[in-house]
Amino acid sequence: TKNGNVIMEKDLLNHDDVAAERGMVDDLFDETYREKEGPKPPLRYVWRNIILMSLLHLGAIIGLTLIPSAKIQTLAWAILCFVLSALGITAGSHRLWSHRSYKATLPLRIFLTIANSMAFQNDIYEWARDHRVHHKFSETHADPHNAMRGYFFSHMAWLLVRKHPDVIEKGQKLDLSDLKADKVVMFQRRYYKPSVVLLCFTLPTLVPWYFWDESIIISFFIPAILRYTLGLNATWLVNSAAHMFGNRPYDQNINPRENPLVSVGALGEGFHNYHHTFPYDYSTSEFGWRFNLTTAFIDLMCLLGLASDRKKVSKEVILARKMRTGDGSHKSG
Ligand code: ST9
Ligand code: ZN
Ligand code: ZN
Repeated sequence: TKNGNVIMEKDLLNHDDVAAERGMVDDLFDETYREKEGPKPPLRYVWRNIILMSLLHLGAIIGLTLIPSAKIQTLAWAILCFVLSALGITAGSHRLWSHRSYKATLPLRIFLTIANSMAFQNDIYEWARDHRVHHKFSETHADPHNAMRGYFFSHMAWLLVRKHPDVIEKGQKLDLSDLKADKVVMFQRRYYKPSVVLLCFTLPTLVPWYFWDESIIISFFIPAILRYTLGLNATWLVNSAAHMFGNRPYDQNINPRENPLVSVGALGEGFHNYHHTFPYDYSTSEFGWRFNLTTAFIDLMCLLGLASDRKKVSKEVILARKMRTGDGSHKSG
């Protein structure tokens, strides 16, 4: 332990040590897994989702056209809602609950859960369950947003069809006991729908209307609908663009890539070659706060005593890994 951080060197540790440190290992890529042969099961469309997602994106376009008529406070509020809800995903369901890459006290977990409901990306339990299979069986049929099925599937279409049976079969074998033991996570799962109605749609709409007399139409279409849609697409770009465009300085044998543009929109989550190589690193990147508001946020929480035990991969291990499996791009960059 250095500076209160836990240094993880997976190359030097075995699974039991990682499990003892984080209470789980099921986000590590399973090299032994081979996909079943045979015909693909047919696509089963979920028309309710197709219709709702289409309406949501139409609503976002309406929101865009209303921007010139909005008050400046309303736009600032929309940005605040974007950042808060994004942190509920990045610092919350992703780095804390899916990967256990740091520890959070009860008040911080409550805050992140509220922010997470504002982001409306399924409850934390479901998000983390899908995300652990995404890492463990990455780019196979057991990966819910398998990028081998194309850009559009990995971006949003995976939410418009029934899951591949391998996702559910493999997902059922994951160790999710840490999530089941977290009362805050289970409370959110129980009251998920009302929490989303309140935090993702009602609160963002009422604040501008009540506090600075914004029109209710603008209050609904910009801080609620447009902000929500942008948050979804910023997240989905990690699954689509960051699995296709960018360098692979850490492991050229996997598809996830370093995509700084995606990182800007996703508050630091676009360094995806690094992240799939070292999923337990709390920063999801080698470079600290660079394009990485989430890391700055977690560091601030540690400073305030609300978080601890940040897992960080050491520079030596990163360099050794680059030399062993990287594409050589780190030398030019
Ligand atoms: C959304 C999520 O957008 C986005 C997640 C993106 C992840 C990104 C990762 C990238 C890295 C981090 C980047 C962060 C960047 C943030 C930037 C922010 C600016 N294991 O699902 P069901 C079982 S959500 C084990 O209905 P269907 C289970 O028993 C958007 N078991 O399957 C389950 O029942 P239960 C809003 C599993 O019927 C049962 O099967 N939400 C697993 O095939 C049925 O599950 C929507 O649009 C598993 N993995 O339906 C809703 N999975 O849950 C979309 C399932 O009770 N979802 N089981 O235990 C749906 O409507 C449906 O899930 C479906 C599939 C139609 C897609
Ligand atoms: Zn990924
Ligand atoms: Zn991850």
